[in-house]
Amino acid sequence: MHIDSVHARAILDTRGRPTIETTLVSRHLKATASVPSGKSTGSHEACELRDPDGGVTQAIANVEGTIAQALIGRDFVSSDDIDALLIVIDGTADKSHLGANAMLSISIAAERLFAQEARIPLWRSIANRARVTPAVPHLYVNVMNGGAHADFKLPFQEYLLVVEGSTHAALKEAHEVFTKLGEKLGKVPMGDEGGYAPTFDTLEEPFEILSELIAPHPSMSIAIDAAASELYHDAAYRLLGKEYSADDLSRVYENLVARYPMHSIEDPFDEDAHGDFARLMTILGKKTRIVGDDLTVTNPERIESASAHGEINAVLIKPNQIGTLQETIVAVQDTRAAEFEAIASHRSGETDDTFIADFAYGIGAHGIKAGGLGQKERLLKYERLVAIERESLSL
Ligand code: 2PG
Ligand code: MG
Repeated sequence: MHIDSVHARAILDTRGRPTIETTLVSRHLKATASVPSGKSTGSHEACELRDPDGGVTQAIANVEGTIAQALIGRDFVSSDDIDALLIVIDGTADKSHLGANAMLSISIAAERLFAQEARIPLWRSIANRARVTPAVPHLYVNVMNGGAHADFKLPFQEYLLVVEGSTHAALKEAHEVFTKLGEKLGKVPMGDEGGYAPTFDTLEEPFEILSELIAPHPSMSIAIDAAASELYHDAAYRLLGKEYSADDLSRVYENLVARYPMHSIEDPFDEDAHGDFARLMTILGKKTRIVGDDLTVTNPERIESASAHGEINAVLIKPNQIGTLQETIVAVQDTRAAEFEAIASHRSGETDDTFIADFAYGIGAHGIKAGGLGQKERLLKYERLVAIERESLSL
């Protein structure tokens, strides 16, 4: 693959913040990718390069300058080759030189170019690269937003419905329940990820409502992303104005699992509270999924460490937490080696790029977290999965 030109520009994400979109051209082929941006970012994530005013002009300059100079006029045999070069040029542990956002925009565009050249769908090229059998993921559909995504009106950041089955049928079912929930809640604002952002006086109310709504749907269960690093201040967790120790919070989770059909609990404690994760695993690890996100940040070393210490049994995989697809795929392989389930995830600030849908299917992920049904950029990912399902059946 011969790279002829590299261009980048700033586009706005769903929060109206600038993010980077990059286009690579090789002869008659052209591929574009844009990268999402998190709000409740883990402090161990790779560095998203931002100007002091929040812009991405430096990241764009890196793509069109240093990176373009290294790519243009050279031949590459695989997308791994391009990622390896990016990693060498960056030369830092946290991608702070080039910026993980700049690097990932190239990495995804390159994957698309190689898929086009091979005349195979993007998901197939990802599956080949990861050496796994593609599979339809469960949908993790966000229905209520709280935490940092909705001014902490609800304590936990995400209340999700997990829907099993074919994407087409799962999406239809999720939409039915999402609409019923909207009717029940009345006029409430929407949160960052296209789910409702209501207010409740107790921790249990959202779970009472959701478990009642999903009772007629045997393929559905409930998940939360506690995003507990955002709740942790001065050695205590703050939920609805009350302070909780790690043990108190652990009892909250035990109670939820005992009373409601809980599929998974993501980031139940602060990102560095390794011992608390391990203790919760001994209590709930056989009954539900304990998912690492800020804890593991798609970083192979942190996933291996979480496995060695029995801290989790499932992992969120977000390519922009690490900066290249090559490293993301190593994280997926480590996740599989640890016998953890992988959940591919979007970010709370999204674009219309549907890469994560091809990625989730391509790596045979257990699930995909792509947000609520009240925002177009989230629906596009689910719709892409429906199309992939159809496409893969006809191949
Ligand atoms: C999360 C994500 C995505 P953010 O915590 O899992 O839902 O949120 O992108 O803000 O980190
Ligand atoms: Mg999370």
